[in-house]
Amino acid sequence: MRLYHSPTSPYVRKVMVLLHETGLLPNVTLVSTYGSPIDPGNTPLEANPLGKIPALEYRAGAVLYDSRVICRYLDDLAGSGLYGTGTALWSRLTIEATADGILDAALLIVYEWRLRPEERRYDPWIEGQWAKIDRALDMLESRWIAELQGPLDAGQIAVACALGYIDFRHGARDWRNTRSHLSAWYAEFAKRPSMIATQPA
Ligand code: 99T
Repeated sequence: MRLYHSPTSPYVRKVMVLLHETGLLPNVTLVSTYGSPIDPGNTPLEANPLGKIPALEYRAGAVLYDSRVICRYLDDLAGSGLYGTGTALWSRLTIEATADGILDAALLIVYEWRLRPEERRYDPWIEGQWAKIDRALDMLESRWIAELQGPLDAGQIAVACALGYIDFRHGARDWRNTRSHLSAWYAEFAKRPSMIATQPA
């Protein structure tokens, strides 16, 4: 398998953590990829017309995207049960959607700063994105913390990658202050070898 990869992408990191945790990593070749909404760079547009990574060529000519689809596929391939079934499945998918929504908002802020000319930046829009992140973190702290405490699952991986990305790109925002449970949970989760091996750099 070939994974279109960037070491700073938190969506790629979700896939990488899952590969580490399931033991599938040796089956995958990483393809260094860069691109942005205004310059697709070397992103494989023929594989993913959206011009985004991760994308996984899981057999010759057959490509999966986005990170949620790839994680589901790899979990199925490994038979690792990280998504579970029944009620657990729906909870984990909702938690993953919450984490990915945090990432989407965090990445839009990064792009706003990096790609838009300074005179055209719109602070209320940036703060509107951050408000989404704030509310989602509050929900993880109040509604989902018990689910996060169990044995490893796909929702936890997504949340950990989202928190890691906030620290990486938005370190000045103090998300821990009002979220002691989530903060303590992440401190432990970040010690996993799969998280240490995939730190953004
Ligand atoms: O939007 C673009 O044109 C290029 N962006 C990407 O490929 C980003 C890289 S994160 N990936 C996504 O937006 C994937 C989102 C999708 N829903 C998924 O796979 O889950 C780069 C972050 C950074 O370097 O700071």
